[in-house]
Amino acid sequence: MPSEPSSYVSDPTPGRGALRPARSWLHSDAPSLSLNGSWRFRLAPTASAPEDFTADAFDDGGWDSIPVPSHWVLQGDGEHGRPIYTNVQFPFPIDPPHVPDENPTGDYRRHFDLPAGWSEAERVVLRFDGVESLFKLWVNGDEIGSAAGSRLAHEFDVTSSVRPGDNVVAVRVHQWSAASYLEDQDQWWLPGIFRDVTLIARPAGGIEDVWVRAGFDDGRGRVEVEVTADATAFPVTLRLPELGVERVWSTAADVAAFDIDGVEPWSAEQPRLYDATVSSATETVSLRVGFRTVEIRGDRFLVNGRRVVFHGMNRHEAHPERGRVFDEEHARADLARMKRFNVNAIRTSHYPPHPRLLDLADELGFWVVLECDLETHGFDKLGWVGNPSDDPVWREAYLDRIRRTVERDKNHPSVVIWSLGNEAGTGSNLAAMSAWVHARDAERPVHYEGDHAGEYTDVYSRMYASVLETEQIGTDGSRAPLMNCTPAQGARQRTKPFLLCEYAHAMGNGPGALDRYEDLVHRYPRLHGGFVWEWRDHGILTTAPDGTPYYAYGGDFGEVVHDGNFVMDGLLLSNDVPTPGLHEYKAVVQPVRFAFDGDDVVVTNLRHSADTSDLRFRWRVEHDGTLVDSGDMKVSVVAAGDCERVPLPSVPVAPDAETWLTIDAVLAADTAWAGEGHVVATAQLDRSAPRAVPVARPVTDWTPSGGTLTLGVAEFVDGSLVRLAGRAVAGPRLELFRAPTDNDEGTSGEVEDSDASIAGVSNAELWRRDGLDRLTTRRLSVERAPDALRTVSKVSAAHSALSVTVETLWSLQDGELELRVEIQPSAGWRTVWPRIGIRFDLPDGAAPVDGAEWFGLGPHESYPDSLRAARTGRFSSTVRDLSVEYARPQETGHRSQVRELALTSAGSKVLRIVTLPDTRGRRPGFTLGRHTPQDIAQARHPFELPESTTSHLIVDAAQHGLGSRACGPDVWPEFALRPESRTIRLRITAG
Ligand code: IPT
Repeated sequence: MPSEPSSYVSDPTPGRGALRPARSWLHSDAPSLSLNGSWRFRLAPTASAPEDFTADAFDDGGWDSIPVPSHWVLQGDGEHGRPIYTNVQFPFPIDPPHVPDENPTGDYRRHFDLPAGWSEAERVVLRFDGVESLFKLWVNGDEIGSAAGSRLAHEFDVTSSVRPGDNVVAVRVHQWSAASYLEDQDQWWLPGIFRDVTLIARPAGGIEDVWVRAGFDDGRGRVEVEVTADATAFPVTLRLPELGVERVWSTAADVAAFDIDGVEPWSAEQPRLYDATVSSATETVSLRVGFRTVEIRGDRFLVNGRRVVFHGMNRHEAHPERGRVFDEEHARADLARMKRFNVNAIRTSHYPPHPRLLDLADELGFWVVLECDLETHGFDKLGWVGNPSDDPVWREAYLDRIRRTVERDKNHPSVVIWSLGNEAGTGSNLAAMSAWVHARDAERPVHYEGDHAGEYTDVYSRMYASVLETEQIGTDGSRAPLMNCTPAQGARQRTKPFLLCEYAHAMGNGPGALDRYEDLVHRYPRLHGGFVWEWRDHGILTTAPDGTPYYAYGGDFGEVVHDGNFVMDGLLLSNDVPTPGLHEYKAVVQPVRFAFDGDDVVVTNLRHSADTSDLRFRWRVEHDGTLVDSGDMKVSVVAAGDCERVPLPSVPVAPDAETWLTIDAVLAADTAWAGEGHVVATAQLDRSAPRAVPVARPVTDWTPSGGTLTLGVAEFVDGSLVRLAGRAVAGPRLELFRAPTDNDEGTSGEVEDSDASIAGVSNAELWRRDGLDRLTTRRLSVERAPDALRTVSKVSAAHSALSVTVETLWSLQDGELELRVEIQPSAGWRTVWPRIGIRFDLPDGAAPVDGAEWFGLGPHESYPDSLRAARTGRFSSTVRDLSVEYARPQETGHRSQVRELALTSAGSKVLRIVTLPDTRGRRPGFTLGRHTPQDIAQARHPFELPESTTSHLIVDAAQHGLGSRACGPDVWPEFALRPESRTIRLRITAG
């Protein structure tokens, strides 16, 4: 007879026995003992295994061992189950508050010696900083309690159960519980004790909790302290040594607010912290205090009286090997990287991070939106019927979560907004959370995006609003209705500061049009910027059957339900490599802007409060990408919000080369996050003298012809190119396909075409329907003239009457080989095209093409709606490094506006291509890779790409934009590529 599953697993209340009220995560000199390390571990498939293991004398000799903190599914090579990725879906039946009997349950045991001297402690407390999802605790066989709230801290009083010498602690952890309905965040489900376990001796007369609020108003600091301690703790002393402050309070009633003159404020830009201590006779708590005042005035969100613009990232805790286990070194490196990429804010999506992260945020400087551990997104499927957010049965769980969130992190100056959670619909329990926060912390505003009508939150927040919609929100007096709002509600929302808690979905190659959002922030002060979704990919490092390492996503662990690669949507790849999207972001949000005006440049400081005294300004001049002059530019210190007009250096203009002036704002000295010389902001000015485009000699006397022919470096057989500069080459062939990006595969946002057969269908699907990935060719003619060859072909796909006429015209011009390709679509094409390009295949032979040098836009890949990070210059790269290894292979590597390209083999140039602009001055871009778009489109992971013996060069007259339709708007119309006639002109010589 199977025993009944314990009912507490489906109990919607937050467990029993954890200490209340929750308190701050304090740095205290009270003795503590880390119980991190190796624990004994046994995994059962159901929640109902006997609880015999809790007994003191139980023999766990046959058990495995497991590290704490860790997730058991990431330990033991798949022996302990495997991770599951879902976005919105519940990986168990929606049957609240119940979960299936198949409920992986991990039993943990370990011994510890109670440190000598702890017998003097008044109490002994056992703290768990994070256990997913529900756990029950025993010490020396005594049942202590249970708790849920995976990313929240729980403390238990174990005083009466511990004994001198050896002790045994036993913990049972259930993967699924009623709490799982409240923890449906878009991420991996990763059970286990994944944060620290600490035994703490609480001294008699100790400081139970403290809250130091440090406000700032025009040079004056205001300190308000709340001490939680019993009467025996007094007198209590607050010290701020650097400010010469020492306050002694004899009783709790004496604790009073006071002002200090001459303090420096804390901001994300200048994170000035003052060391402080709060002590009683038996305990000293150390804090780092930052003076800052958060305030909403009208529709402005202000810190220290100045408007804040969030250039933020949604940050999950994700590591390819450790999952959500915190690693301070990695976290610090990650935050330093954010600073280097001009990120100034973090939303802790969608739960409180490891508490130490906020120390780092205080220290390095970020505005933090601290979010509670709450999401019930799966109820969306039921039209939100039964959503816990509006059911009194769950009220206490909601309140417990927000109390634990706010109490734990209340001391951090970086935390400027509390967020109730994410995607939990709306309801009275959320309103109750908000009311509790307002009562507890009068200063910081409450955020929750799901409160569309603005009934209980202080800021107006949206996710993935289009540029147009965002603009309408920013516009005063606009009549445009707001999403899910009555006119009255909309009017109320327009009285509040607005932020995009998620935007610019960074899945795969993209997002495009970041600059459009940024522009709005500077036009409409109600708009306070936003938080990109999201900072990093959540790939889990694993190996393919042949041993090749790769980053796994949903479905790679055989999950029953999953959401594929939707978990790979960061600006950082799983292995910490910044994507081109992150470089674009950095350029778009750069805090210093340059506007060229005649012989001057206007330097604008867009920061919150820091002036430019930390920066130096450098300039350089390049002729066709080669440095000819450089120097420092004198810019006097520009205050935040101000600008300064500065004369440009004199620029030597070349008669026969492009002349570009580049200005960089760089760090004048080392910081905690970047070294001296780190580039913060850049701008370029084209000072080129006009130059005539060579006109091609007209060829007229054509005669039909086949056979062999040599023109310059090109050799032809029957009208087909076979060699260039002695190397075998196939092509050029028309290439209209690109391996669809995640945005190309997306269906979200508006579609421009109201045609029912197209609406809601991804671009990629439309391309496949039109057969762009399987074009065939019919040659119409081959003709020759002296020093020239012309072919005309019709290109089309099976079962399609649509076609493209391609004329290739090879000729000798000024003694050089010129290729001119005229591409002309038939009537009737109705979709956008991914690209208009020509492809050359270059088999490896004796000297494989393995690199490129170019003059054009670089160094990173760029697309029409993602050009801000690209600069004009001379660059080189291996073929390998031209492509980005997105978790799911897709279009990558396009370099725009190329003037000159050399293909290289082992460092030597083997072929040189100069592009000529078309009649509208447009230059093509190029892509050089080891796989065709068709190959790439077949692979789900990088390791599935076949071995290649050929390099493929695609010269694109145009590429479609990137957009962000994986979860957001489609490509902005201006950057959408509609089928159209295009010309490509190339001059080709040997290397
Ligand atoms: C939004 C979620 O809040 C976030 O967690 C993530 O899933 C993101 O989408 C997409 O990657 S919710 C969605 C309905 C817009």
